[in-house]
Amino acid sequence: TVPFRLEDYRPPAFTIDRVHLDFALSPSATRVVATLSLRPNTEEAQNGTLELVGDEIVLKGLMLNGIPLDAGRYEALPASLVIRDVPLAPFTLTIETEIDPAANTKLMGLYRSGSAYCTQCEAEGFRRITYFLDRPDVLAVYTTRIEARRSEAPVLLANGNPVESGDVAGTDRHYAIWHDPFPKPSYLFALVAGDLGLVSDSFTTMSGRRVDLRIYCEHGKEGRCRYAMEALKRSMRWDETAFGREYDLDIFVIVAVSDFNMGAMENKGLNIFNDKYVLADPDTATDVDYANVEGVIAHEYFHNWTGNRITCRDWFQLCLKEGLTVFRDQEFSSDMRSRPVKRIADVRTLQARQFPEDGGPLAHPVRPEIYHEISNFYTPTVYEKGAEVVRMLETILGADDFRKGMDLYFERHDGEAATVEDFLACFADATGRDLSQFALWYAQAGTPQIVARGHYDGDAKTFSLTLAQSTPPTPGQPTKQPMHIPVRFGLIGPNGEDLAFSSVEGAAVEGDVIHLTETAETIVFRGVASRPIPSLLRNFSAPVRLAIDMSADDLLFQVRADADPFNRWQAAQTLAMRALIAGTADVLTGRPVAAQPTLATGLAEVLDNEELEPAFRAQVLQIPSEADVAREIGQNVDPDAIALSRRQLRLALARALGPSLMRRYQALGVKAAYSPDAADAGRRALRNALLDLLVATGEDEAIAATTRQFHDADNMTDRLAALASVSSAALPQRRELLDAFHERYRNDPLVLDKWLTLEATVPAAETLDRVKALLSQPGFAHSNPNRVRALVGGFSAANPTQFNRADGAGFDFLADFVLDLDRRNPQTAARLLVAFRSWRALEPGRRTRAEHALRRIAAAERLSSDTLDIVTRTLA
Ligand code: HT7
Ligand code: ZN
Repeated sequence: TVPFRLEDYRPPAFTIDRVHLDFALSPSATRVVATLSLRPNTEEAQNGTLELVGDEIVLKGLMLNGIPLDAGRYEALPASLVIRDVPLAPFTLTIETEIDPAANTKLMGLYRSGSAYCTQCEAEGFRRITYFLDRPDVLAVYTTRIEARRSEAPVLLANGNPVESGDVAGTDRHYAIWHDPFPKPSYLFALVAGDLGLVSDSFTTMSGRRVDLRIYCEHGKEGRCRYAMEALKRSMRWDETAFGREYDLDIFVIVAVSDFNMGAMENKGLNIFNDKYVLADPDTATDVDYANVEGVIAHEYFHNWTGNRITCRDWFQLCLKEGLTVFRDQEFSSDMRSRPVKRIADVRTLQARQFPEDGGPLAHPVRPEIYHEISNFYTPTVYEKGAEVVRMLETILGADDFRKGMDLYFERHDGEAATVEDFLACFADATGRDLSQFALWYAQAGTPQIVARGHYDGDAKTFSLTLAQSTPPTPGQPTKQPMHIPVRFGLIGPNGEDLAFSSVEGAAVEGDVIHLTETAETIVFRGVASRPIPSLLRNFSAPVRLAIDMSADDLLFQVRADADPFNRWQAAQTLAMRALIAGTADVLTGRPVAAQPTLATGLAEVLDNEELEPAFRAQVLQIPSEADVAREIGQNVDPDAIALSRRQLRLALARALGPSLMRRYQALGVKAAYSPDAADAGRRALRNALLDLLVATGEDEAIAATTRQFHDADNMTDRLAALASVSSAALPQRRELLDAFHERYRNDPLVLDKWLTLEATVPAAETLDRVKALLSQPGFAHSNPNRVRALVGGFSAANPTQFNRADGAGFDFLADFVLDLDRRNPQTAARLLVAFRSWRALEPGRRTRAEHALRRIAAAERLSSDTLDIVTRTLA
């Protein structure tokens, strides 16, 4: 297929100012009448040919300016409608199409979720509803009329404000009309119809307007929407105070559906959510689920300004709305919860998801320049690295100038479809800064590496710091230019406080930020009283890898004393990573795994330090995952050796921490009724991290405590944590507990997803057979992306030893599953395949088997463009 290229962008020949949509809903034959007010937009329109796109569309009628068109004037195919000799002045086109929501298993366009109708139009789903100029730079004002049988769909929703509703005389049908006054691209269109439960509230905006707030869900689940509603109100207030952004319609609606390809969708005034990110109560949601609900509600709400009011000119600019909105939701959550702990969690996610992408065959720039299938570019690079780029901009400019740039962006581009250049120009214009080198962050793929070396001259009282940057080659980009990297730093002195310096030479240093812009720079700090320990990349000020030769003692000092909590955590991780890599080498060569007294000392001190918040201590106790170690090792990876080394290290740490683990676990016991707030969640996180280490010992007392917690817990966080510890340690007790959990929650699909994932991630040889058996159990549905991701995604992305089985059976299973799913839901199928992204880093035996599975997929007939795109790039 022919790829799309950024350099080929041309404005549309025609544009659409107004859209009137009329839906007559019926499960298998929905009629859509679209009346489009079109006009020529560029010179290209002069040739009089209008080309609209469709996808699996059946045309039923076509009129131009109200007059049916002769068959000779147009050609209608399922994927396009081409009309010749259209007027060179404004005209209307009325298109009648018929679609089959019940047969729509791709979950793009109009489809059924349970007994409801809903839509998903981003990125290219609107063309599955009607022929259209389905591109984000065509902004129109939409009016939507929906008609359905009242008994089937008492609730009729679309974007904007409600205008009118009533019965269709003489029938069992009713209708509703919605009008959205804000011009929007087609990807933000939405419709929902069905028999749904409702939770209502209201919000008064900063200018005193009252906004009707509604959350619709499955009947009976209204009580589980309360937290989401509170999170929505917090988000609305926060956007006013942090960014000066006020909501603009009379009503804001969220609908929770159970069949959804992604997390949620920011359709104007009518957000549609995967119910996993709306529903939460103590018995069914963990603390992490609550935090995710809050974060996703905020994210979609924040899109109202960064995405909807200002949208993207084309899909290459996806990071313009996604990276920026992730940054905004991260900031919101930091303000609602603990800022350092949120930063650590976000960086963990970045390193676990984006770093491997950036270091493998699927690497692409934050703003890609070429794509075959846009739905494959909703990636950690566009989202999470995109957010890091915005964060660096804030670090470079400072909070006040960053806000000035944002204000200018909102003022200058409101109502427009913008580009990354437009965005950066606002910051340059508002502050007078030159951001031309910084713009490379959007264009160059790959994770830069900084190699740092420090030297202290006690006589001259100078500290010289040399920083060298390089970015590895990535697909299509063999060589890289140096980037503008903000390195936040401190020089830690012997008493733990940051040392002062009298002057600095050799690079631009502003406050506590070094602006690294050259390939290599040496910075000389003068007047430094004693040998410092350099604390670099504080708060993870840039998405890079840092290599610095520091002794274990210096790292331990950093764990104890760094003024930057992020780097305290990072130093502990570095100590643990060194131990895990050395341990893996020991396992492979048959040597006994060495003890790690420095790491154990650091962890014990953090654990005992009551001045540190519990959630932070929990993060420090969580040593790098097997996948983190595999990424760090980078080549000839043997997942079994890593798993064994990690198990042994955890056992050694548990033994070194000794009886204090149990004592602390008991001291943190339940004090009051469950609350999902950050402080209580932090205490639970610490307690459960302790329990997980205790379970690693396999001692009877630890297992008894875990079983007790599983049965006695008054909340899902504690119950699931106990179960996960027993299950991930593959203890024999796991079967009884997993079965008990299943029995208790057998009728709750979202909770069963947790169980499916635990079943799929047991690190034991029988797991693959268990996963295969679960595929045909009643709780599993191939048509539901949440179930698929929980079971098959859990197995392939979160069970390193079993997915990467030496006999290749894990790879073969995923290949078979993807080939089957691809025929029904290509987006979800293609996403599962991403589990192969690091196949080249495996040891030769596994590498060969992974390649064989990938080649088998590539050779299959009738692959979707989604799956073909991923498999081709993975193998390239
Ligand atoms: N903007 C949303 C993207 C999205 C999506 C993309 C492709 C296929 C299905 C999808 N559902 C939602 C999500 C977001 O807010 O980032
Ligand atoms: Zn988004």
